[in-house]
Amino acid sequence: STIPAPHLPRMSVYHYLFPFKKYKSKHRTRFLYYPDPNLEKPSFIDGLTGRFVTRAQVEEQSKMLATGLKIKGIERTEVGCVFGMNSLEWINACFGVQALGAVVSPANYAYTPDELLHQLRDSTSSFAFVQPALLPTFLKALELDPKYSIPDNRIFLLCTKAEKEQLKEKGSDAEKGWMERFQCSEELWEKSGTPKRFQDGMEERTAYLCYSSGTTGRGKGVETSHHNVTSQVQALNCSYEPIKYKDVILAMLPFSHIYGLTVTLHQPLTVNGTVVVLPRFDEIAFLKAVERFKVTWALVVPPMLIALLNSSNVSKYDISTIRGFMSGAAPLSSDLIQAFEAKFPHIKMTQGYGLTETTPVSNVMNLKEAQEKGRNGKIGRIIPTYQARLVDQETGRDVEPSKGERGELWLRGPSVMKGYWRNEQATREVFAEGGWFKTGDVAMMDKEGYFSIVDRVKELIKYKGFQVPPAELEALLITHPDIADVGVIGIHSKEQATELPRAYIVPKSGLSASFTTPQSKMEFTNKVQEWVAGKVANHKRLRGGVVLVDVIPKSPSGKILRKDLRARAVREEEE
Ligand code: 4UV
Repeated sequence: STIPAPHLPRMSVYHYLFPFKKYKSKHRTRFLYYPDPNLEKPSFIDGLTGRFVTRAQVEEQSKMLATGLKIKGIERTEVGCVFGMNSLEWINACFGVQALGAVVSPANYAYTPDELLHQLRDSTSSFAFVQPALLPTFLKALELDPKYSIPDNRIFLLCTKAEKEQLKEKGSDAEKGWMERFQCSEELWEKSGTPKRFQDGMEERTAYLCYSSGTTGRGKGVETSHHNVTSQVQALNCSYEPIKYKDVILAMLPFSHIYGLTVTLHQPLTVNGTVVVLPRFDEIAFLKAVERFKVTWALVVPPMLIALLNSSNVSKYDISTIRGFMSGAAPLSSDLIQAFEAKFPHIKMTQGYGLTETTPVSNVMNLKEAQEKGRNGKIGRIIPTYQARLVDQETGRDVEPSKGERGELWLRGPSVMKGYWRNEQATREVFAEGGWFKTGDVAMMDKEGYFSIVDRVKELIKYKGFQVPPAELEALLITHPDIADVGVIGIHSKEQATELPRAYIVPKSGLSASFTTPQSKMEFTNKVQEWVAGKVANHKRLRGGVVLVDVIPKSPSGKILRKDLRARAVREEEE
């Protein structure tokens, strides 16, 4: 093939992103993608205000924060949780902790206190960065477990000094109190001294702990090493040509998810692109940012395409600078690609596939290939550094893709996670002999090596790219006083281009007798939906509905037969 093999540096994430002069001159030619940095060029722009940081500032501020953390007594062996929407302060916190050599555990800003506590405790976070608006959730999480705590002098606010001053003056009473109580990250910046260099040979240490449910159960910490990240970015730079020095990239996917973290936070820095940061996806904020900053490239999930397709505001803004979108994290259908390209002919679509456990990308369609006929809907070839197998789940043998056979996708390469954090059993379950990682997705490969994802064998629902572990919803629902048994699956919504979580519920005996009218039934299912909505993050709500049944289909060993529930959902759809 014409794709060059990437050089895989053995160094920390921080020193890879900001190589020191000696290393850079020695290995100049091996950093293929590293143009001379223009130190005045904005690296990250706040998409709402226009405030920006240059590459030199990102580096300097990260070092200053690392020094500040060190003075606070925070060590390399510790884990720090970053809890907030995308912002320049989020980036500073992330790279500050990286400069120190400690571990970043980014948490989803939509979490409820319960969900956040699970991650804080499980990741053994001993310090944290929190967006001021999320302090109620964060502090509530700490209150829930008297045995777990983070002292006030290790909780830092994700805001500037100026924003802090403003809250001190104009905020609510609670906010005024918090501004007295906590320091913001900028207040930690210390000019004196630079953090010690990360020693060679430490690249196998953990850099990030993102949370993923994997194939089953609750969220687990995915141990992503420094080498996992650097090798992934090097491989992306060989295969995924779109993001270049001149590009202005929109970062609206959460940095707390591996997709936003790797592809919008790390990769663009290595080509000195400019990244426009939005706290989250919002149609108008998106359109305004594209027009104002002349955005050329955006990373999306399929439901964002639906929002733009149906938007009546698109024509009011100049979005002609966009060359293309990369979509990932959920299936992108050829119908949607076609509809989108018909409405926006200047925006070329491409698709990637990956998992938190693979840092994340294993397959990506490059732009030119994506324009060729017949490639629509496919996830592309395997990228350099990755190896793939398609394995029959029953026999454990490799299938024959040339005969159109499908199999579970197994992956191997330097960007596959080290394992699940402090969870040997879960780690053992996803690795096969020879270091192959079992994705839980079923794929096919055509004669030219292009893959498509055709099914999912693991227990996972994806709502707009976000993970919804069915086992977590089931564990919650079974605690409801009126529910005897429950099974949760995802149903597909074509209109919204996403799956929606649906619960099949067996009401406690005697209760069914009270459902004398369709109305009383509906009142009950609505009540259950609301009850769940009050207890989980927004993306985990039962948007696919609640259906009352007599029994949940189970295997002899007691496992919920989700296949049967899915078949039932298809029948219900047809009726
Ligand atoms: O662990 P996770 O939440 O991870 C992701 C990562 C997706 C990325 C990241 C960077 C990219 O550049 C990119 O294109 C995609 O989502 O969930 C992993 C599961 O999500 C499903 C599949 O079931 C994975 O096991 N999934 C992810 N991408 C696709 C997908 C896709 N293109 N088509 C179908 N399913």
